[in-house]
Amino acid sequence: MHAASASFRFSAALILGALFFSTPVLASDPGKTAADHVLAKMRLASTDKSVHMSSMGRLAHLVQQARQNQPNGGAGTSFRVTASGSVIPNLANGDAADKPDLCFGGDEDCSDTGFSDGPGATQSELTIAVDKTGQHVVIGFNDFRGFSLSPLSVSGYAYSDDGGATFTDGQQLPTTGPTAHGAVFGDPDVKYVPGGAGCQFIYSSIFVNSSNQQTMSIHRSTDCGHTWVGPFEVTPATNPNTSGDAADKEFISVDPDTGRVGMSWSNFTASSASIPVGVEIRFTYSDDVMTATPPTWSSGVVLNHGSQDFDTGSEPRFAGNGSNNVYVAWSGQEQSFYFAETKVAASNDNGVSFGVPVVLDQSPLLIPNFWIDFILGDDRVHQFPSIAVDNSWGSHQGNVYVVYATNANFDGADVVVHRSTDGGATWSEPTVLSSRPGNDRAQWFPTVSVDSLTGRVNVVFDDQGVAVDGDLMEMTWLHSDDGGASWSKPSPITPRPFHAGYGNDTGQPNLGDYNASVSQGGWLYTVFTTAPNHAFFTDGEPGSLSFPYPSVLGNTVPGGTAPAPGFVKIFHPVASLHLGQVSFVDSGGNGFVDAGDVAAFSFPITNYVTNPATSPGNYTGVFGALSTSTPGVAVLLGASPYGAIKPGQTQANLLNYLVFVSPSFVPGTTIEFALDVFSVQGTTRLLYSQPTGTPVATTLLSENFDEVAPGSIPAGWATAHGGGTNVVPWTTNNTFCGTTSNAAFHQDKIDAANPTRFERLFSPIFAVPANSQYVTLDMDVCYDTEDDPLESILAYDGFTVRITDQTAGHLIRSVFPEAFEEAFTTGSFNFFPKHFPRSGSSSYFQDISAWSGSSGGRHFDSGFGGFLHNPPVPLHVHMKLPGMAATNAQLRFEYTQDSAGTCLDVGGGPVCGVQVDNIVVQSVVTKSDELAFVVLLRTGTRTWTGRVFAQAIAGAGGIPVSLSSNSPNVTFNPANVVIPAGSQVSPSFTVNLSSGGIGNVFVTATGPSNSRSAKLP
Ligand SMILES: [Ca+2]
Ligand SMILES: [Ca+2]
Ligand SMILES: [Ca+2]
Repeated sequence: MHAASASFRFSAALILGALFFSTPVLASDPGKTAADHVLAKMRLASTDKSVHMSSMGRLAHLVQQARQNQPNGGAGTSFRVTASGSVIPNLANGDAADKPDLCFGGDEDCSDTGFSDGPGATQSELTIAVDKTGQHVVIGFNDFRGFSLSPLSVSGYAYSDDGGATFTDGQQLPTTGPTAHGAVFGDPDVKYVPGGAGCQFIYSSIFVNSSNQQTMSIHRSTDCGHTWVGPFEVTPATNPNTSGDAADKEFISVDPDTGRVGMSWSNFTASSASIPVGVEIRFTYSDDVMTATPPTWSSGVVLNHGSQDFDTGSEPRFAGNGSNNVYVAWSGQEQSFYFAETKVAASNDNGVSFGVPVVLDQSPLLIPNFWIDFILGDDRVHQFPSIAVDNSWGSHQGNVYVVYATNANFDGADVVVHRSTDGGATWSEPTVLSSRPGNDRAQWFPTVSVDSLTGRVNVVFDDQGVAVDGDLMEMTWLHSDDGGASWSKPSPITPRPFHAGYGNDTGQPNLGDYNASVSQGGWLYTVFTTAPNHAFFTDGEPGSLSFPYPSVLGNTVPGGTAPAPGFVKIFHPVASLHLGQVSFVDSGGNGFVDAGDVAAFSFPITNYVTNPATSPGNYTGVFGALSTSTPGVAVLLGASPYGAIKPGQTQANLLNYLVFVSPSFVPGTTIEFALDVFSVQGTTRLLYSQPTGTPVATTLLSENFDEVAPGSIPAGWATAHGGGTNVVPWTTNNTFCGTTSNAAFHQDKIDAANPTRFERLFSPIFAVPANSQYVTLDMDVCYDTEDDPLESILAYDGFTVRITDQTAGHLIRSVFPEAFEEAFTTGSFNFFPKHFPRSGSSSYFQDISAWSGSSGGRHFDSGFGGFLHNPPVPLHVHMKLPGMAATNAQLRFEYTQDSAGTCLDVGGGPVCGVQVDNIVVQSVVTKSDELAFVVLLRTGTRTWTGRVFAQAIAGAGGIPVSLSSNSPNVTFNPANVVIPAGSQVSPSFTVNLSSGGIGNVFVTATGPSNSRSAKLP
């Protein structure tokens, strides 16, 4: 093992050793270790099988259950179901509470924990296929706009006829075909099928048929994906054992030799099956998918007989090139340990039968496949593999590659690759493909593909290594040109880092559950879910409960054609360089970039790849060139060399970049910079957004809870019960977390047989002025609640705040700050610290990022075999929230906890709970009013006339300037001046010096933002 991995190997050994050999230390529960505690929780939660389904499979399951429970068989367009699938009662068609939505839980805006539809909504679970010319590209995705259709179709598609330069939004696949009618539920896969007129594609989806059975369907297109025929039910996926089986998460593959189409999927079994009440991995194939109506399928085989794991996420690949090999890879989650397994079954009769699956990561010599941690800003996670076969004519023909995410290095996740050179009989050890394994946070949702011309192996994945905390991420690509023996540096394919949490508001999946790629003709074609650089509170309003992102198509217009921000076609990687912490010094000196400022900028650059498996190296001859596209901003000095940058190092520009902002620049406008970086080893373009203007804040809401006695809440505030059997409202308390002043508080306590709950605290509604440029939220939080003692992000109990749009004419919706925040810090770190898991309980606020764990941090305890809490301390929270002008809004603090465990189980206490205090909401407008200089002219023996110049053209009301001197003998007439609006110069004033020498007498002009002095001449 290489040196860089020493520290994570050490921590891995600690945790793994503790898992198996620990001795108990917890006073609250003698005999219990971290692993005991969490495994007991898992057993409690494992009764709902849908918890283990894919996002769309679970949704299909819920709707199928809801329909089954409806007397009319679900003929209406509307469902309100609990998270376990039963219909919320008293909700007939036409009922006031009936909404054209699928909602879990009972909130009035129906977006708390469920799905919502609308014209703008997320696009996720990406798939892609490319025709042999490379010009016709088809993208499939979950398309939540389709929830409003009847029957619903959430299998969306887009097509390109220009090699991916632009895509046309085709909207959703049809739900009524020549042979089958039903709801089409996404979880898409799309493939090019050779033959026919040359532009054939197929598209697979989860399908709930007209008999309300959860199965699979195929659509087909013979016009390059412009129009589709289907659904055609994949009959071997329909109740292969007994009624009540549920098909989930399929992928498909096309044999390039024969045109045979294979499908593998997860069959959640009802009872009598090879794996009763478990998950079968099944495979079926069709030889007439383009020609027969309906296509016919083989009866199907089970690949994982007798498996004791939760097996899911299977993907098939035909070997091609005359081979009769087919491979299916999938992920298994061990139920009794903290480990996953990646399994591959091989067929050498083109899919008729399969051998016993091989476990790739089973050798005791290998890094154990520790469960992936949850990821800030992302919804659920998994360890589904992606598989590819080299069917080029190159020297590595026949190689099989499997990639997946594993938390073996305990930094959230790393992507690893295994290779087989003997038809899947044996596999290499994993090669870690992350830039700094063990120290680069999470890499996940990988896709692998092999170029059919060159044999290049391409791997693309989501990557949060771009920042040390928070939800910033980018898409990372790396490749191998020698059959997986060595790998390129990981490098970004997104133009800039983006926020995983942007638009993530109503439910999963937002970024997941997978991405896809095609490699051919030397090019990598890949699709993923992404988010815009700027997000705003009202995006999607007034017509939708959802934000129009994250997405692949960007701002979608049905039938419209535009570039797709979630599609990349690339041949040559950019340099593996990130921006460091950008800083500046402004000439006005108030610390803000303003109209009239000359600002000296530093743009440090980091060479972030250190992993020896991914070709780390120095960047030399580094040179930066800064430019801007923002009107009114001039780069005066835009070129600087940098010192050589070694792996892991950051270098600052050797010369400052000087930027001049026009005196007429409108403060509050964002400056968009581009830094082009050149080096001997490659080039890149690093983008950066700089806010401007000096803030002026007006308080809209202020609450410190001191006006009420402990146990009461202030007038105008309200509590609401969101879910759970016993009601425990938010209250106030003046003892938690060492405080002596009253503060809002909710306990984390086992206070019922099942203490699962969701409780809310509402602020008064506040009106944001129409001229507001942004809103800030400041408060102090303190928390000591149950988190996972073995993972860093996963947690179970805690709280968040949402901001509810109460504006007349808008749909009421409560959005997480992560959906649109421009800045969000908790104490010294960005964002929330933790993330709650998916849950089968509608009383639990699942799958969100939150304040949880201990606000005082935690420490590793080898006896416990996990992390124990430090005492909690107050942390200051600051948020910058754009796009709230002219809205009426409300804060909603939301506490949730699951059915077992409190902070006492992870070393916290003696009282567990959450506290919030000193809440201040402000509206901010910005101004620019720094003074530039003072000019004095001598007009007599002891008299001068003076003027004050501003950097910016003064805004409304002018710039008031007070005049002073270091000499008591100086008088001014007038005593103060105002630089009038529209001008940069004050009226003149006179200076009289009554006595004394003029040698060291200064005149000082003090404006609202700075001071300028001049010596009497
Ligand atoms: Ca990592
Ligand atoms: Ca300034
Ligand atoms: Ca708990």
